[in-house]
Amino acid sequence: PVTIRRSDYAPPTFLVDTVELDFDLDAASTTVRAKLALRRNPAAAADAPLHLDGDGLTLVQAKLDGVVLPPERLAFAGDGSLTIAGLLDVAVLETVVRIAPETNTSLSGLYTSGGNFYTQCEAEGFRRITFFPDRPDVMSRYTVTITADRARVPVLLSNGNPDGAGDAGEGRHRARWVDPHPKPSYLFALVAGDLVAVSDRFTTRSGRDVALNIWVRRGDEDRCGHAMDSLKRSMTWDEDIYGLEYDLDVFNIAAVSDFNMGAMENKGLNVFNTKYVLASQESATDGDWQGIETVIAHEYFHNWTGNRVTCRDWFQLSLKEGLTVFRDQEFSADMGSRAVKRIRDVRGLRAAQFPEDAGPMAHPVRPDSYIEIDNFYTPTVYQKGAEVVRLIHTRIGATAFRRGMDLYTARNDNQAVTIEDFVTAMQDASGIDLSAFYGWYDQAGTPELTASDSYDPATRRFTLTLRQQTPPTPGQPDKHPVPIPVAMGLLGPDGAPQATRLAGENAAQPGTRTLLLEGTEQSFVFEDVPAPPVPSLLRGFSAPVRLRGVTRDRLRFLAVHDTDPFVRWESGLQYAASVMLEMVAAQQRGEPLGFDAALAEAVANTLAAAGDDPAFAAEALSLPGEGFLADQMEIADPVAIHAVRQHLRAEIGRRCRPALRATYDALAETGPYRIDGTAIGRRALRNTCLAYLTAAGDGPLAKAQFDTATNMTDSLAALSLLADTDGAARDKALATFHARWRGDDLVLDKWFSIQAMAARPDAIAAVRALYTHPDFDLRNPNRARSLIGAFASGNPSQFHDLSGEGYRFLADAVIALDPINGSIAARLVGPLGQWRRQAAARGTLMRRELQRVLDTPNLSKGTFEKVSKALL
Ligand code: HT7
Ligand code: ZN
Repeated sequence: PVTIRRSDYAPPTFLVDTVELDFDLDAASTTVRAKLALRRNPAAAADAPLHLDGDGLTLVQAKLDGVVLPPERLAFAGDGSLTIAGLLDVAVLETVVRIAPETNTSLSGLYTSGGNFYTQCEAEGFRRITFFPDRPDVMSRYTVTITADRARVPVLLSNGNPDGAGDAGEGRHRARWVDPHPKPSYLFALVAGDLVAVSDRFTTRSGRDVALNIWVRRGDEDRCGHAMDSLKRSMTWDEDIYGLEYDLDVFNIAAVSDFNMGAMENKGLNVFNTKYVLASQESATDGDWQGIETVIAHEYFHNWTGNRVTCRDWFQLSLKEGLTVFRDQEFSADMGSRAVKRIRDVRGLRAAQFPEDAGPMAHPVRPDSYIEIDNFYTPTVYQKGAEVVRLIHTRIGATAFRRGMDLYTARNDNQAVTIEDFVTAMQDASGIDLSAFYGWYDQAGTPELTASDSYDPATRRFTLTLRQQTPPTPGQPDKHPVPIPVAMGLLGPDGAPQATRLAGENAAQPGTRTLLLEGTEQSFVFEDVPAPPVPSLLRGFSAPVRLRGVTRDRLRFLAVHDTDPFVRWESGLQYAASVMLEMVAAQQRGEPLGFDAALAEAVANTLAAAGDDPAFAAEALSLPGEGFLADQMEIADPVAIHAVRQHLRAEIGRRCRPALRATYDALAETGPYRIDGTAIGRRALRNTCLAYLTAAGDGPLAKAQFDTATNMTDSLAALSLLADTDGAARDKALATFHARWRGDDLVLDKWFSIQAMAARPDAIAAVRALYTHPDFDLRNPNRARSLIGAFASGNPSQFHDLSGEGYRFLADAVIALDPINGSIAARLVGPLGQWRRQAAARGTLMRRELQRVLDTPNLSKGTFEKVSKALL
């Protein structure tokens, strides 16, 4: 496989001003006619040939300027692409190709799902539909005509605005769509089939009347309300916060159950995984409701950050993804609790991105090279990319950031640009030199920030010293310092917040201030500090770093006193993590685990104050996850970590039982089901209490909750606790759940996941049995993830069982899946790549399985890249 390098970028030889596409849809053999108006790119050599990407296409005919091209003019390459030399500067190319949507299991290009037709073109799927310069810097205006059987395929959708429909004879019909906005091929979409719409309208600030439609399979109409509300809220928010309006007469969303990712922002025709559209009280958890709001917003926000202003090449992916994640995070923060949203986002970043940055696939937010671009839709590009945008926001302030966004969209509208264009707009709007921030885009690895301080009572000076260091990552042995904004404050010995005055400043500032660490080490001197203070650092997680050097005493103090909710939560978490890591060491030595009474005290205090903000309390009560703890250890010990966490949960449950039970009872659902922040927070807190009580031996409580639950959040919380237990209640609950939900794929996914994540000694056997269950389908990405992904990523103590059977299962599944859907196989293989963080006995077994995957003939490029890099 070929490595593509960022430094090799060359502009396209030809631009395509307009594209006319004509689809004659048939599941077994679809004919695609394309007419491309070509123009030689002034930026390319005068005699350069036309390069057209193609993948798996059967060419029926190619005409240049009305003349059929003979075979000798067509130079096909091994990857399916086509080169044609000898073109004039302006030319019209017409091609006819055949494709077979029903045998397309990769879900890239045109494929069928449940008898309907869908496309997925990002990143390189358009070349599976027609010959085209399939790269984001070729932007064209599209006109699309679709013809299909009227009875079987009554709905025909594409990008842009509808432009007529009619009869095509012989039981077929036709529809035409015109997209007035130039777009790259990755934003092309076609959806056709037997679908029904849930419709609404939205009037933009400048008065455009937009028809909103969510297209689903018959029977799902009553589960689209939340998605539609989220869409309207997103449209309003983008107008209010960024002044960005929608720009077509129609906004269509189509939901499909076979989909590789969460959703896709195709211009005017978003395609969504059903998981991020469909929700009802009975079938969706609170997490599902929140996921829908986030993903709907994310795809909608792409209309400006991604579609109107797109990426020059795929190395710039974070230009649209990091920025759009930042925008969706801010939207969700505005819709609910900002503090809780930030805590959850940071949890997510540390669960997925930090380990990635410390593993074999570590790469910069703007990667330098790739073999398969699908492998770079990563937490680093998305979540760390969003953190880098947030760093810039913090550095220049909200007002300048908004001016920068205005400048960015105005300057680059309808263009394919680079990360430089974004940073330059922010720099020009703020007048602040941001050149050092490129370090965040181009350097992989998580910086470690160490804080130390001293207080001089004689001068009343407090000196805070910050130091940064980034560990090496593959291909980047030497790291440079990056600018780190550290939002902070000082607390007095009584816990009261203090105003701060840095040496050289005239007046003290109240509240939070932001220090900027620019070099490797820097000291900040605070004047007029009456007594030794406790610094509160990295408020709101102002930079994606690992903060070191805060003592346990200070963590306890900050967890109680700090004004910043993020630091209060973080300090509690880090305190618990530090205690738990010590317990892990004790467990490894075979010593008794003991118990730190401060943890029970913290739980009691949190429960006592929980009424003020139940959602925050639920976060504060959640112990550090097993993955988080493993990530703190040089060599992880998943089995010991699991034992310690279980022990601690049971111990806290026993010691705090009355308070936990009182909170659990007080939060019982009484009124009608609601999904606002307060109701969600109450359920989260109640289920956190249930988990502790169950760990302490109160088994019947989970059973009772399962039996009486009236919503999916409570039902699933109870079922997942029961799934960890032994006995008849467990089996009965799982059977009841399956019988009740076997017709609902999204809920059945949860049934698979819960069992895959049950930390029981028979987990691997259970997972293997589920793999052959009649409801398991390897071809459906949601189902594959719900079993294979949930086990390998969500059940560390069993996946890492010393028998190596967990690894063997994952490798078997990846080998079976790769020829069906290489993209999903490459994603699922990830956990095996973390072998360096495991003890030698496990590492050897993991490497053996990686090698077995690598030795498989005809491996996809994506899986090859993941596995070969993991073995380096
Ligand atoms: N921009 C979208 C990415 C995406 C994708 C990428 C590779 C293969 C399949 C895919 N489906 C969607 C989603 C987003 O970030 O908004
Ligand atoms: Zn996106």
